[in-house]
Amino acid sequence: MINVRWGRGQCPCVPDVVTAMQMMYDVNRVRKDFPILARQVYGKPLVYLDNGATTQKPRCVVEAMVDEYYNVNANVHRGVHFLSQQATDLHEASRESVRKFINARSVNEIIFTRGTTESINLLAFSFGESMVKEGDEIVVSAMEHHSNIVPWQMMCARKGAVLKVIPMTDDGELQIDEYVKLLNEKTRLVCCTHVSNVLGTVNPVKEVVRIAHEQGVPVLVDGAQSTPHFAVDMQDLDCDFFAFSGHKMYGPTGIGVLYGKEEWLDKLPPYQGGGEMIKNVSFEQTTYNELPYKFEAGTPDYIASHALATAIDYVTALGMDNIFRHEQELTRYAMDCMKEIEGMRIFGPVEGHDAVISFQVGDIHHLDMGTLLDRLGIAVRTGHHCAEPLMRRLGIEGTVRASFGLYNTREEVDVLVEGIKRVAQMF
Ligand code: C6P
Repeated sequence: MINVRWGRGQCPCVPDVVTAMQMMYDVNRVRKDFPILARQVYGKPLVYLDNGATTQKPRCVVEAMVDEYYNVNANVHRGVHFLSQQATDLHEASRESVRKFINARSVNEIIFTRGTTESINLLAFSFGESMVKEGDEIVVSAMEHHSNIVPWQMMCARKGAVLKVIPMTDDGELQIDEYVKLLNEKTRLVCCTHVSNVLGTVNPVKEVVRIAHEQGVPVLVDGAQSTPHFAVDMQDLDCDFFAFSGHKMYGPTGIGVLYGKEEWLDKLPPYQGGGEMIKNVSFEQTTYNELPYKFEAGTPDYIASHALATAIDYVTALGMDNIFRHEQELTRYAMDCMKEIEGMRIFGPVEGHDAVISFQVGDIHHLDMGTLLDRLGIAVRTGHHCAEPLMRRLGIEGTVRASFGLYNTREEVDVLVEGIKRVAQMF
């Protein structure tokens, strides 16, 4: 038994990394924590540049899951027996880890979900049921992922509400002056991504929140693509809701978080009914549990919450600022190299690009480019990236996307650049 005896913030696989990392970010040392990075594909060393879709897992995250299954496994909040209490302690300690990681005020504001998509669906249902009526308006941005569009469309269809869109410039930046004009007495909620999964745009969400709050309108921030790359602070952003996924930040699949200010969550009705979310049930009436359990019907994925907390320990030990600096340096290097390739078109802002580069080369189809890069061992994503309205706005069908993580290197960028050149020569 290993991890289960450690308190949060004392992940056993990181102490030796901490001291080294605080002095200098040693990416080659970091890579050793990720066994999959040593793989070969088609006889070539794997160059994994699809981190926007999901990140690889450090050994300590996988071991945390195995350890808990082997040594602790029991349902949480339900048993008086030793194992159940221990599993409950780990699960609730994980909630505290998440609270600290995003600097929320209280653990009551941390709701475990299956991921960003479920977090947004939860909010769309609960907020829609209680706060939205016919003719009301929900504002989303032009660069949202489908997960931050479709749940709102479904809710608007149910309630007779209307979806409004904040436009963006050709460079992929939100038009804040147009956003201001969209807000009126019918606006119920603004939903905006922190970082675009296609363009790498880092949106000025603090300003988006401030402007909405001046009109008394709450804001949901989609943090799926920001939490893996830089520190986020709920009290500083002052957003009312924030959603993110564990698997995009070196944690396991199947776990995510909806943060909500307590005063909002208190007002909203539950999303699903079942065990855990109730206080008392009779055939006549049910009373609901307090926060955060009111929104967590059924057995939670307590193994995944513990592993997410281990991932949080891991990135915290490396230092979110170190990760940010490393990825920024890598992205700038990649942009500089890629710009030199003939026929290269990079989408998104020139400055303030997060660790995502979407591109096309000449008229080479993105699928051809992605397939041929794959043969060279380079994993990138191709297509519309679950952002079809954004593709339409750009007048394209899809892009090739390279997205970086904390373990990527300059050498891997060189392999990508050489790979793109090789593919381009073939056409
Ligand atoms: N984007 C990508 O390759 P889930 O699937 O629930 O963990 O995350 C959904 C989601 C929501 N918002 C943004 C900004 C996202 O980028 C994603 C996931 C992946 O870009 C898979 S489509």
